[in-house]
Amino acid sequence: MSDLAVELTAPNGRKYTQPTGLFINNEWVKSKSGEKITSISPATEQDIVTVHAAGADDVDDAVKAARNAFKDPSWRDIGGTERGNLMYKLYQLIEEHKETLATIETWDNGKAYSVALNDDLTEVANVFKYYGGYADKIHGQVIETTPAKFAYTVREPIGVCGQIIPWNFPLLMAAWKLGPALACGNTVVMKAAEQTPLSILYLANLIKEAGFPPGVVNILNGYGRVAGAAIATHLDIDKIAFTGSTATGKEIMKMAAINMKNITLETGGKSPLIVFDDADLDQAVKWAHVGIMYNQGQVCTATSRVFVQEGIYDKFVAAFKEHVKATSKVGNPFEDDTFQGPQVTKLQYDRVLSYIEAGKSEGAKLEMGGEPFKDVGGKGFFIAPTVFTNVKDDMKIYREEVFGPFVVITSFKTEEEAITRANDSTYGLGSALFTENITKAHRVARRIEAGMVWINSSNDSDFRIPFGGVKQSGIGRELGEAGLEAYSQKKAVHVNLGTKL
Ligand code: TXE
Repeated sequence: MSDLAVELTAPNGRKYTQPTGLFINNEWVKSKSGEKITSISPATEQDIVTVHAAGADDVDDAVKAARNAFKDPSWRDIGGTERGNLMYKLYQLIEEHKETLATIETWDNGKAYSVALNDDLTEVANVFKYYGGYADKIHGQVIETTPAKFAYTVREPIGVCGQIIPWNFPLLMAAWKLGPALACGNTVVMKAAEQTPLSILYLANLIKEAGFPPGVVNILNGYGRVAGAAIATHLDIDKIAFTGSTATGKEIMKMAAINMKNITLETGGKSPLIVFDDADLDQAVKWAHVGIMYNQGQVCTATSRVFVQEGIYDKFVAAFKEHVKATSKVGNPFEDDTFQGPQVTKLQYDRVLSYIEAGKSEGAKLEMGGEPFKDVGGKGFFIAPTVFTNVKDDMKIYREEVFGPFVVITSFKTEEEAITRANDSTYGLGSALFTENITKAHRVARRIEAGMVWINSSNDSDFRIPFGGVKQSGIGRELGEAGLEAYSQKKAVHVNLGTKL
């Protein structure tokens, strides 16, 4: 065992080898500065392991490796079918190591193990399979012009891609970005979120085992302001893709302007969910619950503002509270029946608690929760599922992204009012609406300012469908065929068939 890996036993008894270095050029290396970050279990507040943190010099090494790989025939010239084979091999390895990856995810992030295994890991594996299937189906067009010209386009990779990902779905966010980047033939320098690097470091070994040439994928852990900023400002990175807060997204845009990087951003949200009085109330309640409480409420598309038409408002609030009580079991994330684990870090926990205080002091009505949840051994960053009503549209808890098990419910009178208030936000990521009236459903869907609208569900995203936001929720789309557009560029070739000067 090198000194860049340690044997660990997770709380569920699973033993595995945890890499602790920086993954550059298919090798594990130490950070040049010697800087390290300790990962903490948010469920127990105990240290898990200490891993290396990249500085600007390490980022530079990773970029050099990625640039060399981009130019190397072992990657540049292998063709789409072979790229697809490598991705399919990675899919198979992820399937083989699924339980270990899910265990690490739960330990480091705090999400329920059943969610990590059945939702996150299933999708992670499938995303590589899906984009692997696309790798030899990415092609240009022949464009008809005049008899004297033959014109066509080729789809080329963008080059070296910097990818900065968050902590709420560590492996899934890695897969969403790696899948299309690799299918299109790019090379990657990825920075994990400093709060949750462990599963992605484990994935790095599987990438090597699958047979990707050295330098095609480089994975670094490190702080945003150090390693993240070094990626965003690096002159030899051609594209940057980021998922995280809107504030950091804006900073990254500015930094990326230094060499006019191609950019994809997926940032914050305060997504509305509208329940019309002709909705299937039981279904609206259940989806509204999943829509905000899933993954501890740490979901960028969480439908965190619920609008209920006044005739069914009281019934909805009562049924929603009942449903949360019955199904939102907070507890040890490794227990089978746990729905909600801890918030990812003390910082996020404190942040959610500060919004709870803001809600109380702004005069909203606390319907349930509103405090830390202390029944899980007295430790961990657990918060009781929290519901506020009587919220006004100018309240902080109504306008700002909380990113916790925290929802505000308000009533409306007319369709027009619901649309106007739903759109009254700087964000425009997800949205949901419930009605049994098909005409109204599509009419309202058209008018919602959001990248995604769910009709009679919430947050049932699918990796085959484009994902992204409008307004300050981001730029560009991930997933589906749209994800390939974000990682390829068109070159136009003009062939003169006879025009003489
Ligand atoms: O996010 P950051 P934070 C929202 C959510 C949350 C808030 C703050 O509301 O409460 O953001 O979370 C890297 N240059 N979302 O502070 O800062 C950082 O290292 C380059 C929504 O954790 O956006 C990490 O890898 N990179 C969200 C990533 O950016 C920088 C998911 C995200 O961190 C950087 C997470 C810099 N200057 C939080 N500063 C979603 N859209 O899903 C930080 N980073």
